[in-house]
Amino acid sequence: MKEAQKIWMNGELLDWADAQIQVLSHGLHYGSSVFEGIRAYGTDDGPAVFRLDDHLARLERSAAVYHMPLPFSRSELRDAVHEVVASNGLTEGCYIRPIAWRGYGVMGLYPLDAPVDVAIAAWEWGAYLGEESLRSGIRAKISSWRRIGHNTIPATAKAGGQYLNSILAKIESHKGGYDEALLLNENGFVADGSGENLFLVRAGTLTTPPPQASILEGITRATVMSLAEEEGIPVSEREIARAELYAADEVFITGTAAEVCPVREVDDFPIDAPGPITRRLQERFFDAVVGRDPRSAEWLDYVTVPARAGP
Ligand code: PPE
Repeated sequence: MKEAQKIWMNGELLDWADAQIQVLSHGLHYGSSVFEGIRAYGTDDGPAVFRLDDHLARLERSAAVYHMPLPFSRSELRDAVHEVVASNGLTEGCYIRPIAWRGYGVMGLYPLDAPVDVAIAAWEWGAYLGEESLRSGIRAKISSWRRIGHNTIPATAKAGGQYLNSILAKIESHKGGYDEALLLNENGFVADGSGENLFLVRAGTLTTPPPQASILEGITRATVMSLAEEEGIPVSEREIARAELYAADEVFITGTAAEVCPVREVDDFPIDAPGPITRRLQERFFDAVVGRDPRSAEWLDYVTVPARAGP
């Protein structure tokens, strides 16, 4: 990660090196944090944040499930995101990480007396799975780790602690020589990649697991489903058995960090990548994020620098 210059923390814009926390912060000990991953892209009209309001709405939902009221409103957080992108001069685009965590004050598992702190950082982050991945696809392996179940940790909340599950799967896949892990849920159906949603194409239909399959309801996923419908591609949300991936015409994964990334192998079964539907959806997606698609106006939040009060 390349250090940018400024991080927004609890309402103030701090130098990168000054954005520090107390080691006894609750969030560090118990993973009691909620966060977002958002991308901004460079457009002809300056940097624009992709689906910012949808990401902030998900942050609020994640916080609510953990009884963690955010001390800033949606519009304050939106202004703060703009300020971080602008003040760091990230005109070519960046990855933005808002995070809210239980701060310093109490130890133990009843956290409601600890403060909730909020920070927003941004940095340049290229292709998540390597530049080549977007062109020729990745090699994925079904993980031996199951995805967290609905009655273990709410899978639809984006909380810090739940990523221990993804980290175990990711490390296992790397040690095995693969690029990414795909996790099955408690019922043995396909859920998510370690940090992505998954789609398969068979006989011209796009299929993806439903929310009740323990997925994170991805914003890129929603984007791709909506673009596919516009393209006249039938979209089906249903449980997927692992062997369906081996026989798929196309497989791809989606995420803010991973974008729309083809999969060229699952468990060593080769898959044509990128296939024609993947390519078409990639084109629409990458046009949309840089302001060159009819849907861009709806999804892009162009960065305007809000005035900062005081000296
Ligand atoms: N599933 C999981 C488990 C997940 O972490 C992500 C995002 C998604 C699906 C896709 O969601 P969305 O970004 O809204 O389309 N993973 C984030 C974290 C990546 C990281 O390494 O950190 C991301 O893509 O920002």
